Amino acid sequence: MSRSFCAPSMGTGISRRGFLKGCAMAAAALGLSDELVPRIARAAASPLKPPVVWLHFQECTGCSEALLRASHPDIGRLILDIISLDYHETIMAAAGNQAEKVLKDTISKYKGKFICVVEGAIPTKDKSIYCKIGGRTAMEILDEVARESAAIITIGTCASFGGVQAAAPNPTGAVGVRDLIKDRPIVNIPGCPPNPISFLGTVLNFLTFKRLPEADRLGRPLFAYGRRIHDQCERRAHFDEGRFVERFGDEAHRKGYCLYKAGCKGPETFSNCPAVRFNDVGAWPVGTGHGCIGCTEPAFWDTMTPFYERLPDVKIPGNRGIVSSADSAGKKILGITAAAIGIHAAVGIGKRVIKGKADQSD
Ligand code: FSX
Ligand code: SF4
Ligand code: F3S
Repeated sequence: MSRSFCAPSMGTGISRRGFLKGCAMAAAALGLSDELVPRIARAAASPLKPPVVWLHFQECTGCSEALLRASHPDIGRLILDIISLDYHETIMAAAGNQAEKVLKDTISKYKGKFICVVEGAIPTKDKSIYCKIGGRTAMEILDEVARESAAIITIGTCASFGGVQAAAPNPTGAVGVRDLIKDRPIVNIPGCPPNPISFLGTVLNFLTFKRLPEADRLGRPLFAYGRRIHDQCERRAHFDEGRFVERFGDEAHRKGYCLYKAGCKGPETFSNCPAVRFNDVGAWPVGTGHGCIGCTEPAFWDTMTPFYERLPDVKIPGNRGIVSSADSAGKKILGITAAAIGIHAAVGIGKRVIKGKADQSD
């Protein structure tokens, strides 16, 4: 017998099967055992849905699009069913003064209880005049809404770290939410756009355990951003054996070899893309033949570009843990342990981020 769960705010519906499937996918993404699925489902099905105010600033709306237009409709519907989406400029019916009133009423009615989701960067230059909604600047709106919220979830690299708007020379002084809001719990879900499963897992974690998930130093939940792309990649065996794509369309590309020499930034990028993938076709950038461009990392438009040039000096582990460079794989033994790849990548990204910041301040 089927039972449906409906979101009163948006009028969406989802079958019980789809509902449980979504909870099971989120539990798997969270790294939780199957035994916790009923507990997650109970929390998700609670009639007390957390009110959500979803703000939009400098962005392309790709984050909302990825979530709502996913070819895996259950995920988008499930998210809309477990929250009460009271304010979202792109999809709400209200407009103008009516929309402004909804925002004001929601934050005063649910003071200290609602989740604030932020999509897009916040311009700080020239008193934030480069993004205004209803006559108020992005900084004013964020400050007012964040102050009254229970917790903040940033969706996308723009809201997390500034994104493309913050790319050098960052003409509007764009920043991420954590640069401005210091006194609220904040979790970052970066990606340009991010995977809806990472957002869903974060919301379900909040509903089930009454707290935001454990995060890394960049505020990213460890369940989704705790591992390097390179360490989960299906092409990793080709990297380890020194088999590389030299040019898009060459024989090695057709055979599915490693994209490191074609610019893949997987060795310096942390995300669950290879494991969770996108939509129901199981696609992800590297799986379709394009290198990872590092879209979950801060300042990736500065530090990961040019996108088609390879990262310098990533070492390739060979037999018995001996490593060599991409050019000399199988020929020259450098006598460095396989662990060096992790150290190198960590140091490398640090240097590149610092360089990106220095370039911006020039
Ligand atoms: Fe930014 Fe979201 Fe990139 Fe776009 O709206 S993370 S530009 S894909 O989608 O904010
Ligand atoms: Fe995969 Fe890119 Fe690493 Fe190659 S360099 S194994 S394509 S993540
Ligand atoms: Fe982004 Fe790389 Fe994943 S480009 S979507 S972090 S594979």
